[in-house]
Amino acid sequence: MYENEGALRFPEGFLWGGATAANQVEGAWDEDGKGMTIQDCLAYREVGIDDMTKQFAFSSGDLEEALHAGPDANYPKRRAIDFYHHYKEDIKLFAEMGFKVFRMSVCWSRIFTDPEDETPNEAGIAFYVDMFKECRKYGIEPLVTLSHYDPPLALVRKYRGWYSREAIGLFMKYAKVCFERFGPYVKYWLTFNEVDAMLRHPVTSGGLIEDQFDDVPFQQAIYQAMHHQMIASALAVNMCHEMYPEAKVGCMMTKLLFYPFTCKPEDNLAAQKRMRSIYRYVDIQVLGEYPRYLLKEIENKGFQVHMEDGDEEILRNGTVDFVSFSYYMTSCEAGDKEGLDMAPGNTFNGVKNPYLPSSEWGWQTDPSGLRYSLVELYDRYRKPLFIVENGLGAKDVVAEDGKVHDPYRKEYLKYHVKAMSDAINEDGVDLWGYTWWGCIDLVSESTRQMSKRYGFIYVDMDDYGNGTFQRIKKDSFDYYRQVIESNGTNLD
Ligand code: BGP
Repeated sequence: MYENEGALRFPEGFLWGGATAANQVEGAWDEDGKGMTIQDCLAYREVGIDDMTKQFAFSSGDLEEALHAGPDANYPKRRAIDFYHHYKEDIKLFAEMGFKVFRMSVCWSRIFTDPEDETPNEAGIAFYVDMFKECRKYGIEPLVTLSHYDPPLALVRKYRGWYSREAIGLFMKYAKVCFERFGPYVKYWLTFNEVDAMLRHPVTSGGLIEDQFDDVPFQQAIYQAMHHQMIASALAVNMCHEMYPEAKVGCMMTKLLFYPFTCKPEDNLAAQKRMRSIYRYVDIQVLGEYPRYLLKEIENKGFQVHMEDGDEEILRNGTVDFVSFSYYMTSCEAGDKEGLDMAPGNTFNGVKNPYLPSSEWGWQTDPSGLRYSLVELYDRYRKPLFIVENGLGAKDVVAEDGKVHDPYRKEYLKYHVKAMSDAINEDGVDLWGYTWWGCIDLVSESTRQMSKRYGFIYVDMDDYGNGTFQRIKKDSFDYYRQVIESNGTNLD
């Protein structure tokens, strides 16, 4: 799949670990003063792998239904994997694998039951403080995302999510509490998960429900909401630096990669255009200003983004320390897609690449694309990089021997580690760490399935809420321990 060009080698202190997000693991959706988030309102739907748009469609009617749902209704994020009550056991397992870092997110609605509350919810704060202490006990560095796809429901209902500029002030109040109370335990922070994602799924990223926007074109509302997140992100970077000069704050992007389908010039142009759209907002977070091509895009669509005096300065002064990203798969782009096969991917469709294998969900596995992406990102930004999501969703089964045999996951990991090593040693990329996505099984973001499993640890729970939440180590558990123990040099 990918054979390394040079010897396998990783820098001393390379941060190996795993990643999760509050809404996909915690459960306990209404405990200890937690307010509702938009994720608590997403019902389970049976959807084919090539029809993601149905999954992301969400109306005010769906919201009403969620608010009146009875206890038997299937809202998978409400229970998730009950990490809220299992975190000690889970962190112990992470430590057993040798994790140096654990990426997780804080749920805003646990810290402020309602974002407009004047005082934070101490029970929510205590939960995270205890989790960080638990990590520290094992020498695990927490890497904390402030916002991972879970806008507070109160923000959605009262302000139409991030469309309103009010969201910035409310978010900063929340960020300040996080920095004040968690700062003593946390050195690495991310502001918004996959910051470019609002353009693909505005509900979970921005709390924007399309049918609530009859006064403004929905696309314009999305650009406006993106602007507010850019300002909030820059302000948060600055606030954190002022409070903790040693802390490192990064941005987080969806690292998609579209190869030209052929060497036809029009396929190359189409791929270039698609790739630029991937960088639109990360360019702002790293370089401190809107790129001209994004301003043109907004202008050419006939939209305006309202910016206030001082916004440009905020963006200039709030650039990030490092660039983090998710990477799962690649696909192609063509000038004319007529008649070409399409492949599903991480919340988008691309032209299918005939040279790549696919996962059970149609995502095309491509370790070389990881090396390509690392080089491309490093050349573009000259900032340290961090792979904060990479992994394989698969239908694991508990075998008759009570174990989970997942050679496919070991293989996926092995070849991506080889590609990383070459990016570092052959291409000169500065890479700080690697956190495998869903180091413990969790609820899928795009499909809301438990059966799309990423973990090294199996969780006994199905798509419909049946299960005991029991944790079982998969075969890949020992393999990842070996990878970490050898600092990425023993992959056999
Ligand atoms: C990323 C998200 C994660 C995660 C992952 C895998 O885009 O940041 O939250 O879920 O993709 O996607 P999925 O869960 O849809 O398989």
